[in-house]
Formats: sequence, C-alpha cells, structure tokens
Amino acid sequence: MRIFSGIQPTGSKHLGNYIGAIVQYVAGQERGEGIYCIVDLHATTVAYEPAELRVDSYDLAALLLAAGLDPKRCTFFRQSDVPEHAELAWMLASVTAYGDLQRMHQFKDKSARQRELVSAGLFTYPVLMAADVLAYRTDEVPVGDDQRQHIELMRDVAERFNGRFGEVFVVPEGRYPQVGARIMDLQEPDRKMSTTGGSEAGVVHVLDTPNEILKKFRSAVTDSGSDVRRATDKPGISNLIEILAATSGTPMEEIEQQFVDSGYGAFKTAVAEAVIDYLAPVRERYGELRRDEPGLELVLAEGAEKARAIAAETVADARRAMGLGPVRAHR
Ligand code: AQP
Repeated sequence: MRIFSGIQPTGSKHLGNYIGAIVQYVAGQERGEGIYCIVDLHATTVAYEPAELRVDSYDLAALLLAAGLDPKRCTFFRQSDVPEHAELAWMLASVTAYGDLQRMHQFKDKSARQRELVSAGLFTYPVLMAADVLAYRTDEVPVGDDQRQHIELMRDVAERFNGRFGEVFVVPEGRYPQVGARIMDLQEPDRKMSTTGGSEAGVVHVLDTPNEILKKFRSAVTDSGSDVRRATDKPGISNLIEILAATSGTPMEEIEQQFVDSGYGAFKTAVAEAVIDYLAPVRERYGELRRDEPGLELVLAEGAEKARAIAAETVADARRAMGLGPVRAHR
C-alpha cells in the first residue's frame, strides 16, 4: 500500500499538525510505502519571504526527522525538487471544474485574509495537491479533518481523468485520525488550531518550551461550569479532553470518569503535562538535526531522486493518455 502526504513549510508547526498529520506519517512507515513531502510550492500561494521559505523548509525537515520519519524507511523530499508535480497540476487543471474550486472552504477563508493579492495559485492550490498525491498512484492520504474537501476534490479529478483519458490514476482515500483529527484553538475553541489564524496563546507549537505549554493550557478558554465532559456547548473542555486522549492514549470516556470531581484547574494542568511529555522527545532531537543543514539537504536530495523516479513514470503515462508529445519514448 502506498501512502502519501504533504505538509507546508509555513511558520512553526503546531499540536494540530502534529496529532492530525505528523504522527500518522510516522505510523505509515510501518503500514506501507510512505512518501512524504515538504510542499514549498504550496507555501508560495500566500504572501511570503523567499529567504524565510528556504529556512522554514529546513526547519520542517528537521522537525519531521525528529518526530520519527526515517529516510531509510520512507521517501522524504521537497516538492519543488520534483518538477513533475507542477507539470501534472497543469494537466489535471483541464479536468478540474472551476465551480468545484470556488466551493473550497480553505480558499474562501484564506482569500478573505489576504491583504494585497489573492493569487490564482491560492485558487488552484487543490489542483496542485491533487497532482502531489496522484503522481504517486497513492492509495491513502493521512491528513487532518480540514482537508476532507480537498481529498474529495482530488478523487473527483482522478475519476474524471480516468473516465476521459483512460485509467492512469489510483483514486486515493483520505485517512483521518480517530482522535485529534481537528484540534481546536485554545483561546477560540470553535475554530481549528491554525498557523495563520488564531492568537499566539491559542496555538501550542511543537517546539514550545514546557513552561510555554503549561501557560497556554492553564489559560485555555473553557466554560463557566466545572464538569470535565464532552458536550456541544463545551467546546473548550471537549477539545482539551480530545488532546489528552490523543497524547496519552487514554479513551475519552475514561478521561471523563477519571476527572469527574477534579475541577478545571487540575484537569488543565494534567493536559499540559501530558502534552509536555508527548512532545519532549521531538524537542530533544530537533536541535542537533537542525544544525546540520548539509545533512538535511542531502536527505531531501536523495528523497527527491527516489520520488522523481515514480512521479516521472506516472506523468509520462498521463501525457501519453492526453495526446501530448510523441507517441512513444516518454519514459
Ligand atoms: N487543527 C488541526 N487539527 C488536526 N490536523 C490539522 N492540520 C492542520 N491543522 C490541524 C493538518 O496538518 C497537516 C499540515 O497542514 P498544512 O500543510 O496545511 O500546514 P499548515 O499551513 O501549518 O496548516 P494549518 O495549521 O491548517 O494552517 P493554515 O490553516 O493557517 O494554513 C494537514 O494534514 C492538516 O490537515
């Protein structure tokens, strides 16, 4: 089984990215052929600084290795090093409905937040994401819940391409974690924890110090009650229960029973401590990996070579099916 997922080198990664995506990448190495990509081309669809993008890509590479990606057991690379992604995105655009792209929540949210330019790249972002996944004839895409709409769109794109030009692509399935598929902002628990939205106090970064983590959980917004239980009118507490379940491996029902008489203060401290322990090994490994930039570059370059061998073959098949170029000899 082939597993593919991409993650943007934008800002510092947070607990939502970690639980929703990164942990699944690491587990995927045991379950199948994992292919993981730092999607730097996606990061250019909103305002950004070129010099920072390169640095952020190294930061993210070090973080993913610290989290447990092992280049011997998976293919790990940077998207812009494999030009087939961009070529395939153009080809897939011809079978993507404009109306479908207009319905994408992420485009609506992010375009509303742009101050200067709403780029066409932000609009066609899901087509590039479809190309990332389809280029590897991927069976499964581990992502957080916020990506469901993009996954549905790429499945439609694959089916439409196969229907129009012949069977070239595998139609992929999204894989969402059972617990922690949508971690919410600690200060605004009705919106997801996010890199570009939300306040500093509401977002827990993977590399935050134990003290910062403790402070953020202690000041997390809850309701005026005192029961530790999940309910639609208790989004703050429900989110904290889910975070504790995801980081400690304890079922949510058990957590509710365990903290039945404890009150919010003790509960918040318990969640903070679980998160601190959960993230500690990543923080410990990160520094040394990050210092070795040539080493990171080597890992990414070797990964790109492996990825390219697969993507080039798929793109050659797509070109042939679409009537592009000479009849033979694309490979
Ligand atoms: N709050 C979340 N809970 C669970 N999973 C989440 N993901 C994102 N937020 C949550 C998952 O993380 C992966 C990487 O997402 P990305 O490449 O889009 O990186 P990002 O820019 O850091 O994503 P954000 O935080 O969602 O930032 P915004 O919205 O500001 O761009 C994906 O698998 C995603 O589902």
